[in-house]
Amino acid sequence: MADDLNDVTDEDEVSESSEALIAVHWRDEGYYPPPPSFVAQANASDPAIREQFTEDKFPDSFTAYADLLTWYKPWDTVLDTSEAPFWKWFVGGELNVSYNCVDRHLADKANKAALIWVPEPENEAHQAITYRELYVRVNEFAAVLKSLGLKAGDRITFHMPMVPELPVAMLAAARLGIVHSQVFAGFSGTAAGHRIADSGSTVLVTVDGYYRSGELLDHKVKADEAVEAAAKEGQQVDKVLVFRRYPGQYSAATPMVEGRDVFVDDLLAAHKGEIVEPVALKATDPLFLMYTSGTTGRPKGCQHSTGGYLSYVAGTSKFYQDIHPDDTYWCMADIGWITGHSYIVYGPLALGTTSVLYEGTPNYPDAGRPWRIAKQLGVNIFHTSPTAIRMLRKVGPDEPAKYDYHFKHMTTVGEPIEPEVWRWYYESVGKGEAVIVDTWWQTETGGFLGSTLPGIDPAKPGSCGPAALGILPVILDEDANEVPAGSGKAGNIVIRNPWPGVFQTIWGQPERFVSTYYAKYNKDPKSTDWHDWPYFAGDGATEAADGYFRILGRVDDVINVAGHRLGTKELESVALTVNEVAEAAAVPVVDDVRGRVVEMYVSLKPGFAPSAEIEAKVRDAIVTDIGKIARPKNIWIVPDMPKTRSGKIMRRVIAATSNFTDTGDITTLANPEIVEKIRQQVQSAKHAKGEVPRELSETELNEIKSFGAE
Ligand code: 6R9
Repeated sequence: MADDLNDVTDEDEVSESSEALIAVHWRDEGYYPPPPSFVAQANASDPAIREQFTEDKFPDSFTAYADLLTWYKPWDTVLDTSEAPFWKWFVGGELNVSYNCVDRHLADKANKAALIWVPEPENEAHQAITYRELYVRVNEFAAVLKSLGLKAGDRITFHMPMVPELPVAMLAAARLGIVHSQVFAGFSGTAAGHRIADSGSTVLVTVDGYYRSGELLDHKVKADEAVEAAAKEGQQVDKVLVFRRYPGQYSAATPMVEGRDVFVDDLLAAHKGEIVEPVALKATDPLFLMYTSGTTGRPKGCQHSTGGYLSYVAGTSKFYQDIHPDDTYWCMADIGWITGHSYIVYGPLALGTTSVLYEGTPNYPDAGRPWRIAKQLGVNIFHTSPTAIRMLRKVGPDEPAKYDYHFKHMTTVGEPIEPEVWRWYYESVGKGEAVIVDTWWQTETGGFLGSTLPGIDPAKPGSCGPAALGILPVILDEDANEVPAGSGKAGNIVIRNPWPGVFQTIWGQPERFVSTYYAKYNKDPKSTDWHDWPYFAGDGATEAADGYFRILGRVDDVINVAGHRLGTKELESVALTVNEVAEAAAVPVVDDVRGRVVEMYVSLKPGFAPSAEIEAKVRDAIVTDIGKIARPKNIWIVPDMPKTRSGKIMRRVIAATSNFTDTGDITTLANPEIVEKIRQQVQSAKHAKGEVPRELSETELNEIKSFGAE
């Protein structure tokens, strides 16, 4: 397979692509089967499990997931499609999420750690919170929420970092049926304010401060901004509940607002030992909102359900994360992201395992930190994103070998992973002993849609693998023609059927829910037959002959050079084959002849200095692997990429730099300071070369502005 790398050179291949298809030039990769020791202990090791989830058994097949939970009342109907595409799962059933994640484990796991919290400062001790202790804390905080008059169906916003009070608050809200909306702590106060207003929350829960890269940040200041921003949109916040990073001691500089702001540790004192009965909720009642930004306008509050969602994350945690109660599981994502909701809090705790929470940045104080944590806590399941993997590879490629830890299982999630990076993860982080699952899914989907079953399927670097159990994907072109497996062509990946984890609607915007995700391939808006409502994921993908899917990135991320649609991920993967390159991002530049041309941004591994040779290597690799059509106009070797706090490269920011347009809002970046550095570097070089483009049209401006937008 590797041998035909150099054969894929030129225009012949490229000319097979069209406006309706995305070109695919990627070579296929070899298989990595699971080690026998993993298979022997895996929750799913018999391929016959797939037969329980075939199309003819849908939707009843998913009761296997619902059966992992404890129900107050069983459901009457597995799937109600009467208001398609607003699917209702397990109708008639009643349960409580907090009960399922906490109370029911008291019988046999009361003194087992539910959460282990690792503060960022290395001189602060870990905090192990047993299921018993979690039960006490959740009940006390639920008592606080109840005392404020909050009840089932009300919304509450959390703007919380990675501290144990966040899962406690989520489970307390869930206990009462209060719909929580956790806003990523790295987001600005204003961003939190918009989400407060959109959800109609009257209570905001926050902390005074938390550690990030060695600094105790004042987080409370964002609460003041959030309340003000919400008020501008007509939403009044009555109470701001402030947890203290060090109880009894205030770590923020901003004053508390009399009558509005309260310290939670003060409030809790009045509710010591109080028990709040979990409320029996309908399976179809909402559990939480998770905001995700669309390309334009209001953020989308993805509404997730109680019964369907919890069933789906419990089932996928069991079979795909291979979680057993005795495991020590560490997902390094942030709870402010859907991954943290599904696979730090709800899935793992529903299964009664130990879930690790880390407050800080992975490379603080050095690139060995994650591996020290893994060793110290005996972590055996590890879960992170390609960006974190690339970063750790960049700053400490040899660090994992220095620590005696052993993973049985590792996950990559969030974006496509370049095979080069995958192999470092496998060999260096996993020491060649661990299986890897590359899980493809979205905020909207609640849980995994594509992944290998780790005890059954071999992994293939760069591919997420086959469809998850019970998921029926298909790749369609723009005209709804099926793109067959093994054709070497790509299109839009679509899920033909509903599944229990799928979001119920966009909070307050049901029309947008239908138009964004279901209208594209629906032929009859009145139909109540699920077959008529394929879910449009918005990702480009290709299916290999073996049924493995390879995700090429968002379909709005393609760069259309002279009518040829090039996937950004593909260009970036090629750049990553150059040894010196640590990270790469491809963006379009408006070009009067070819419409768009490609520009590449790359950052280098430590120890390498920018040089014309490296630029040439990247350019040659792209021309060789993809074709002349993809030859980058410029290759910019930059010190770092602008990234979101969840680690995704903000392509729209560098696209704006390359096109001399406004970079827009950069307040949600993890490293906003890099933007100006890159701008000066790139734009002064472009001025020198006489490459300043003409004024862009409205359409062009919009494309650049939303390029790669999350
Ligand atoms: C879970 C999460 C969703 C988008 C999704 C896709 C990309 C996620 C991926 C992946 C390739 C994977 N994505 N996982 N692409 N391989 N394993 O990331 O949710 O933040 O909503 O992002 O991320 O483009 O559509 P979210």
